[in-house]
Amino acid sequence: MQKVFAGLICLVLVVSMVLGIGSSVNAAGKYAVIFKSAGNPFGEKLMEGFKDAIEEVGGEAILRAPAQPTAEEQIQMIEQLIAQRVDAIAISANDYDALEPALKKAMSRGIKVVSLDSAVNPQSRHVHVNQADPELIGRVEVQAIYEMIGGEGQIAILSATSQASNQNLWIEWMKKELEKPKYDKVELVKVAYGDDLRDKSVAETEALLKSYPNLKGIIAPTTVGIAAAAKVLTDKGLKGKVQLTGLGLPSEMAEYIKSGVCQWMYLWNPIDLGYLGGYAAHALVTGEITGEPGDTFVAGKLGEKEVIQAGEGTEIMLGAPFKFDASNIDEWKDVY
Ligand code: RAM
Repeated sequence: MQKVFAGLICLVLVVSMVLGIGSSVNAAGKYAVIFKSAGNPFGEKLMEGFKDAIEEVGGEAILRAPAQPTAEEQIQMIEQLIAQRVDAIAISANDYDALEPALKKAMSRGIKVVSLDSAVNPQSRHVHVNQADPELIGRVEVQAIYEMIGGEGQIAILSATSQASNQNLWIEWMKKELEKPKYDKVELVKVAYGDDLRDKSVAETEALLKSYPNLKGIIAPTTVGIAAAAKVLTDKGLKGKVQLTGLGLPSEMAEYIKSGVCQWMYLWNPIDLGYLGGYAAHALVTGEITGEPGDTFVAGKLGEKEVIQAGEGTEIMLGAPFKFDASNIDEWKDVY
């Protein structure tokens, strides 16, 4: 009897080894992050932070970004990751609703889903990792351009893609801010879309300047857009004539902040955003959180974080946006 029992244990061990069960490789699981598109330095930093977190918990990080910022390419990637049996997917979405069938399929297979940076709708995720309060981000950019243009004149917005849920939400808040009587002499003439592609963002900036020769200011709530617009304004000698603000990476914008083409701008730490996304995904996989309001977990060096209600879904907040100007840009330009 004892021999049979010992034999059974041996058999179980051999089968476990063959299947990889109980082996130390990927014991903490496979975690994928999908950014909006490849070649975006903000996305590279976000994925770097995600990888840092996953390596800290002993998991395997899979980093993906489609060539074009489309929902279709992200859906294909989600399907591939489902087939790879990953444990979690963190995604910066190219569309709020279009990923729903693919992400629901992932969740039905036990895969935990986190959106970060650019949200999917609440039905398509367990939780969203939000960079900062969207109302504050939208309002503060309008307040900045108002001050820069001296309170009157035409302004335009240069955004990412027309489907980007983060930019669209910020633009909604910009429009609400512009409804205040204070802005009666400020006219928003156009929202242009550079699709987070450098060349398209350059072309859209040039088109804005051509169509609106009296344009006084541009708000670009995208790191790709603001850097492209800064280059165009610099090349055309428009410093001081057309003002620029928005959300920019210090590494890409330091020269323009110093030259005065962009007097100040805002952002948060993209490495920390990805890192928080990684820890949130891990906490879902281990069952430490389910994505319900009131859930708490320790996000590595960022400390304890809480899941809160946000609209019809839940989210985890990174922090407040940070203002960059000539006085502090040098401290940050080598960080991100
Ligand atoms: C771009 C992307 C990203 C956004 C930043 C501010 O890099 O659109 O999603 O969060 O800008």
